[in-house]
Amino acid sequence: MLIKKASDIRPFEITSKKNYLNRRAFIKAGGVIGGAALATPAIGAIVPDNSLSENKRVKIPGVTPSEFSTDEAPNSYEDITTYNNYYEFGTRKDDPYDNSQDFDPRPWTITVDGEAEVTGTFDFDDFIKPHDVEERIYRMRCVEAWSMVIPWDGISLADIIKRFKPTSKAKYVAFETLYDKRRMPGQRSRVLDWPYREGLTIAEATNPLAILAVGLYGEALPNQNGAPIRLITPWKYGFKGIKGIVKMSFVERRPKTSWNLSAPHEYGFYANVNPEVNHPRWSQARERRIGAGLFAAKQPTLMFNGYGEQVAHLYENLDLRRNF
Ligand SMILES: Nc1nc2c(c(=O)[nH]1)N[C@H]1C(S)=C(S)[C@@H](COP(=O)(O)O)O[C@H]1N2
Ligand SMILES: [Mo]
Repeated sequence: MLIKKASDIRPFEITSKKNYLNRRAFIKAGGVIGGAALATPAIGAIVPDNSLSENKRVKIPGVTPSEFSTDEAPNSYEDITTYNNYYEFGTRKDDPYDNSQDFDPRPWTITVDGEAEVTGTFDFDDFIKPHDVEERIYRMRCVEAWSMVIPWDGISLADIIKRFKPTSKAKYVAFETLYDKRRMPGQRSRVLDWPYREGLTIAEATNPLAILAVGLYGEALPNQNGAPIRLITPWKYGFKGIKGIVKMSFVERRPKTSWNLSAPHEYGFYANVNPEVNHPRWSQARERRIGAGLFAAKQPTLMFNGYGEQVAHLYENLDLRRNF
């Protein structure tokens, strides 16, 4: 359902000022992050509950550096956690920080359904618990497609998907954000058709760059960044990174996605970063890194946000002008 005319939306609010990726490098440094200092996690909890901590900043123990990280300098914790898009908490960039502090991301469950052998509703702690040695919480510092470099901590979405044994009918994975007007005051406004929805093809979802983030800078995810769990797809525009995920569905047909529903001519299903396809109302060829200052030079936007080596093959037979 279209609730707001495309022309009413301030698209600069939702799309990216695009980005630039230096070069990816194996981050060899790093290793185990210290134990939870501020709150005692429940036995077996991998990511401590930040709502138990006075200042909501709790360390995630045992984060492993990812081989897919960029070596670009990350934005500051302050930039990353005070300049956000999360319409469930308001449409201004400072609203998510201002309005999500009392949000309690526990208890939290994630329902997995659809075309898969294993389905059900899982408590967050069980959902993110590693099921074999390959499954770890990795630190992947990536260039966010709205011009920040963020050291996300998360689990490979491919590893998670493997557990549920999708059937051959599963062509897409669809995600949904929590829908609870009491806890998410922005949902009292009809600025979007709630719940927020996103989706990926199975091939995209199982690409090693796709992660479900549970933290950043080695600490449990702040509410404004999508606590307790959100999607990161570094080669796509920011709006694909759905926050506060409560549902993951394996489906045969392309799922509806929030921004495409809201403004179909402006936001497509794929949303790959592509300097050659302009937004109908502005160029996406150049971008200015957030935090670099208004006078910093704009940088050329790179195809797939610089991650072409990892993802270009996914789109070999697709006309990316039509499939934007
Ligand atoms: N549920 C939900 N997820 C969302 C959004 C939203 O409004 N609601 N905004 C998206 C947009 S437009 C962007 S740019 C990123 C911003 O992520 P960040 O604030 O952590 O940088 O979140 C995405 N995920
Ligand atoms: Mo965005």
